[in-house]
Amino acid sequence: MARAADLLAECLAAQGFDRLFCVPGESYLALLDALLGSPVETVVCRHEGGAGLMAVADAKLTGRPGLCAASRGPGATNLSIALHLAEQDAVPLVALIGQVARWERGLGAFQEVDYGRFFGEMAKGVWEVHDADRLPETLARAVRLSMSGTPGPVVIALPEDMLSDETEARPLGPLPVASAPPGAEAVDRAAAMLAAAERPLLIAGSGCASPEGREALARAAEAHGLPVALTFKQQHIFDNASPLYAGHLGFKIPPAQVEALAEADLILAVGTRLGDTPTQGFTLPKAPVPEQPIIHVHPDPDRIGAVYRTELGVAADPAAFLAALAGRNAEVTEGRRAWSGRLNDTARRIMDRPPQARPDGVEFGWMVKALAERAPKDSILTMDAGNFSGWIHCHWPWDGTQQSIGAVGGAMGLGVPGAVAAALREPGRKVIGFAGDGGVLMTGSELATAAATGAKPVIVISDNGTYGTIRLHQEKAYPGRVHGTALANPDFAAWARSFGALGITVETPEEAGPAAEAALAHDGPAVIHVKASAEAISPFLTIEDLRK
Ligand SMILES: Cc1ncc(C[n+]2csc(CCOP(=O)(O)OP(=O)(O)O)c2C)c(N)n1
Repeated sequence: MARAADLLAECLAAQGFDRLFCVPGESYLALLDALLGSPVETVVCRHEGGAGLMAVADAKLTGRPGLCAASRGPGATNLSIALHLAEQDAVPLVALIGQVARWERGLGAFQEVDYGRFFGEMAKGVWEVHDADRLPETLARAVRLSMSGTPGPVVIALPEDMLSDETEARPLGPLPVASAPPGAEAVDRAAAMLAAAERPLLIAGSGCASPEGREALARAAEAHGLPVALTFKQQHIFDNASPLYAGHLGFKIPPAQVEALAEADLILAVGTRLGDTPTQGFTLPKAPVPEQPIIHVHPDPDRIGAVYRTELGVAADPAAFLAALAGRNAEVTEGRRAWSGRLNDTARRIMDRPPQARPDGVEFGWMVKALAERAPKDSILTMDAGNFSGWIHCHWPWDGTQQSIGAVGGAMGLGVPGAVAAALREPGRKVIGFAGDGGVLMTGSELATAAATGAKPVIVISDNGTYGTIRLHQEKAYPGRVHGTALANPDFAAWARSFGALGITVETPEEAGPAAEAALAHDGPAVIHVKASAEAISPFLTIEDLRK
């Protein structure tokens, strides 16, 4: 006989988990106790949002489910940002959440939440374990479900009294996750459609981000002469210096680029759900009936044709499909080269935004360039949500090998926790976490987690004194009517030092290089506080431009 909590700790290890991000709670004390001395390391965080976002970042980095735990009620609701992001970003995540005792369920007990209702919209599964004997099977199913089809979050609620039950059940290992190889006929048909097209466009998403996926993407593009556009935050999965690079389908890309891409006479979408962001609000391609035929390759058949009329749907592993496609003979014509060259010229022109001298602070591009010139090639980048990331998209030399962790779903707060999680996972590599002055104070207290665990990220803060992204939208919609977007900030370098980190302030473009060098050389967490220009509200627009 074993205590249920001990069995659960053994099950976590049997499923291959080695790290749990959490904030403790009295509702799962027995599990905390069981994790003492377990091979599953407990990383104690300062906010459940931070813990959950660390688990999401860890999953993005490893390709395996992230693991987090939170207490019932307020712990669970704080954690919800990570569940939402995992759903939006198709990231496998297992969340263990405390629950009131079984006999109290439905009585409106202290911190009671019906998780099925609360998380029902975002989680792939929400299971409450009332019988300790079913813990091994429930966890195994949760891990499998988190990874199958479209990956996503799964919640396991743990009634407090159940965790102290005795059980004879034994741990279960991982359940296989089905992955369909592409049928030869489907690959042949896709190859034939590509050969017949004059202006085909390959849109590649996060489903191609694995090492095999990237390799197969590069080979398939090369073999068929296909221009490659990358979905939001997937800029790192294909060499941006390749003549086949056709751009990054971020938020509202310039009209000239939309027009150029829209000339495609065939779209091959691989490893993407073709959501609202890369498709520019379902206009590129146009929903529900696109102007060009679509070949859609995705592991989850339910996603294919869900929004778009799809000429050829292939429910298969994206990397396997691309590898098979790369093996089909194809002739790359002059016309095809001219087409990809045109898209490549447009993409390059748009991203060519050398930073300028600004009267009100440092254009953030100076800092990004200084880091890009000095950081080791295998550095891992994490990005909060905000306009500052535009300069990273423009200036980082993405060559298809780097790892970048950003929130496709746009959640602010990933920058610092993501960097801490990545630094823990890859202690031998430099991890650079970028955040704005808005996002950094949402979850920046996880610097304390870096200090506690020995993680050594470099955090770079763009302090422009405003929720810049919203200010940009505000200036577009209501020029000059600035309200609710200004920020009063602390001295972030002093703030960093209070956590035991190195704190450096950058007030001029000239200071960016030495700051980058010092932060990258520092053997511990470091924070670069950039007093950034708000006038340069993005790499593409100034406030003055917007008001005109
Ligand atoms: C959790 C969360 N809250 C609010 C938003 C809406 N939002 C998107 S960007 C942004 C402002 C970001 O400001 P900052 O971090 O300073 O970066 P900047 O845009 O100035 O570079 C806000 C409030 C969001 N995406 N996520």
